[in-house]
Amino acid sequence: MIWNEKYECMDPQELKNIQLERLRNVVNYVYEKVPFYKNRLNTYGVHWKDIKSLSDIKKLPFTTKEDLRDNYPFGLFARPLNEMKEIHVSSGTTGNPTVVGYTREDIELWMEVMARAIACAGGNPGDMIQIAYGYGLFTGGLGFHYGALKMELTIIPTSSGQTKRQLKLMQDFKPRILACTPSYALYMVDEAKEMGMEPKNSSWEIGIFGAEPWSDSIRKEIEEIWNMTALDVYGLSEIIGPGVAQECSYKDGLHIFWDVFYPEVINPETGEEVKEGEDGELVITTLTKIGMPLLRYRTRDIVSIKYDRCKCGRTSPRISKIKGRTDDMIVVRGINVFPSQIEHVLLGIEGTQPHYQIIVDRKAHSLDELEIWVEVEEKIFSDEVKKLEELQEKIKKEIESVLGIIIKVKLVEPKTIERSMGKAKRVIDKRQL
Ligand code: DLL
Repeated sequence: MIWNEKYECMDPQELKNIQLERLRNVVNYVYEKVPFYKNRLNTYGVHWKDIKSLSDIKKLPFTTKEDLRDNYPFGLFARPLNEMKEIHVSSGTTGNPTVVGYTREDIELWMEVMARAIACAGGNPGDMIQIAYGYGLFTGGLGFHYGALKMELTIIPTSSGQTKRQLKLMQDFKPRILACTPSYALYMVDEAKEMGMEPKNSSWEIGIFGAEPWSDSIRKEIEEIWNMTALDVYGLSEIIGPGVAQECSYKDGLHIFWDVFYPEVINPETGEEVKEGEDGELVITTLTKIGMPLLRYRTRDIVSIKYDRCKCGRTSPRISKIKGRTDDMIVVRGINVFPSQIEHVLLGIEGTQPHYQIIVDRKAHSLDELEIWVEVEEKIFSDEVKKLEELQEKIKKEIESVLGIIIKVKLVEPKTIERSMGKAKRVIDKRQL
């Protein structure tokens, strides 16, 4: 079903008129309400009246994660603290965490976009959903919860963890929808087998997976093992949480809810918009948020965008799966390496498991070293040494040909690499940069 046909299927020209009006309003609103934006807009010499067409968005300054950190904790709030009904915090690796505040209107917006997302993935009112994203400061659990409430689903709020109980509830209650990170969907496979369950007989028909990068090969893997349709959901706390974009059953990109989240894709170095279909950094302007609206927020996520109409009837543009981040790119001996490139190779090689870790190190006075730990299937590990060596060599060769640098590969036994119930940590950078 389409949750909000009016907006999701609106003629793009008509929608653009609404976007323009909303854009002008939000620029005026943040100018009046957020001193940070007042200063910034003054510095850029731009006023809401200068926004005469959507392409004038280019005149506006970008907002970055550093801006949020510098104004920690509440400096970007546009409403007084007592109007904020909920505050979420996104963990960062360094410095202050990023804080986001939601007014009642913002929570309603979140419910709306998450209801759209669940419907877009094939959910219907009355379905049962198991929400195995973490509940708490992370936006995954509560975001799904709000959308499911709005859609009138029956919610099992398991949160992540306690996997055996999670699986028992699935067996006994028979939820149709599972929402969790793709890593957790894989993690649960081993536990299910240990419990003597046959994953293929799971009650889940639809999985809504996101919060971390995952490839089409992982999708195939999850779909086969659990016998379900696996769809991608994208979002980030700064904008709202999950519910920024969602894949439909055609699996041809993620529909971005652009009547409320205005997308641009830019060259991260120059800031200029890239052509349709080209890779670049996704930048989002919130058009209707009240508590903490953001102008041209740099997500650091690399995507491409396309504007042609999808077979499902929605008229919104679709972003590709997230291809990487401008900041999780590792530079090893001057070469840019994305974990997704390595994952892609591994998934094409028979005998390996979708569990891997990338270790970057620099010994004193020597060059950076890239080592990849790959789990291999039980049966291969018990094979003769020669077979293992051949596999190791094959992986090494294939990855080297993609990356163009010499690497090391270590094959490890099943279940050696730490599993994640939330977002997986793929890269361990031991260099002191
Ligand atoms: O991860 C919100 C979310 C929860 C999305 C549940 C989907 C499902 P943050 O913790 O702020 O918010 O992390 C946001 O996670 O900028 C991306 O780099 C990454 N990310 C989110 N969804 C996807 C996805 C939530 N589908 C950051 N594919 C984003 C790849 C994703 N990366």
